Amino acid sequence: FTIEGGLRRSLEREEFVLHYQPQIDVLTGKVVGMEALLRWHPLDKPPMSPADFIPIAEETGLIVPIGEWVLRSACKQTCLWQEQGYAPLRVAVNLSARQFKQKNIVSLVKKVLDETGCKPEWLELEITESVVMEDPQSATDTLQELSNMGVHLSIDDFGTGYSSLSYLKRFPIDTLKIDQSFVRDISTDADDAAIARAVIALAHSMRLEVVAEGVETIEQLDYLRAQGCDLMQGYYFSRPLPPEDIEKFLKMNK
Ligand code: G
Ligand code: G
Ligand code: MN
Ligand code: NA
Repeated sequence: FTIEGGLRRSLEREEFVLHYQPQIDVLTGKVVGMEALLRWHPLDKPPMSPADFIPIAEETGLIVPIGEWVLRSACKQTCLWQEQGYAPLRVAVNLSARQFKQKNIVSLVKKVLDETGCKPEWLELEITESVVMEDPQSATDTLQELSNMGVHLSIDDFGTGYSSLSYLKRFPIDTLKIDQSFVRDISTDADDAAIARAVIALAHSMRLEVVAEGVETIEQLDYLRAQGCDLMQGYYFSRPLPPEDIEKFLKMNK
């Protein structure tokens, strides 16, 4: 068994599932979105973390078909929840470097939206800083086409890469996601608290929405709320959950 071999068979064997992590509006306390997170349960093998298999999927190019499956499944799921009468939820999908750089990424997104009936505004694509900064001009073009389509765009793990602020201003993005490494010690580490505060101020000065990731405690929540953070996600609210558990969570949080 190699991870690559396992990954090659995983799509036809239907070994992937998506879990979803709620994103909470700090002011209203309502769930406004979900981040889709890939889970792999190889047949007869223990589940493997995406942190371990995504890099291999990326190297081998398998991320392209796997990523398409993720995109389609997430779009289908958010439509299904709307049909079932839940308040509309924007679903955030992580795009890997290789996926984002595919020539047909824009037409793929369009095709998946058309086929699933998902409205562009219910889809958010998360891209990391390093991916967009690798080739900022071509990234700007791709982001612009996605943005024109009406898809919501966010920069994931913000603060861990290197963003040029002049590019950040030019990218047609909607949201910055503060990396969880800055949230973790926010209550005890003055530097992390200062970074989180600065990212929130920076985002708002550029009229971007800001999401804090990895919120686990009430102290972190209180600090981020005081700084005006818009949305939060983390174990404090919910772990990433399979769809049936998300439905229970949504019913409890009505
Ligand atoms: O959910 P978890 O902590 O296990 O995710 C680990 C890493 O895998 C995170 O960096 C996350 O962004 C990434 N990841 C999870 N799901 C996907 C996915 O569908 N596509 C890509 N490209 N990365 C994902
Ligand atoms: O790289 P990205 O931000 O997409 O990855 C999100 C990762 O963070 C996922 O693996 C998810 O399971 C994990 N995660 C989500 N909430 C929390 C949290 O509150 N604490 C920790 N430690 N990890 C979290
Ligand atoms: Mn993410
Ligand atoms: Na992140």
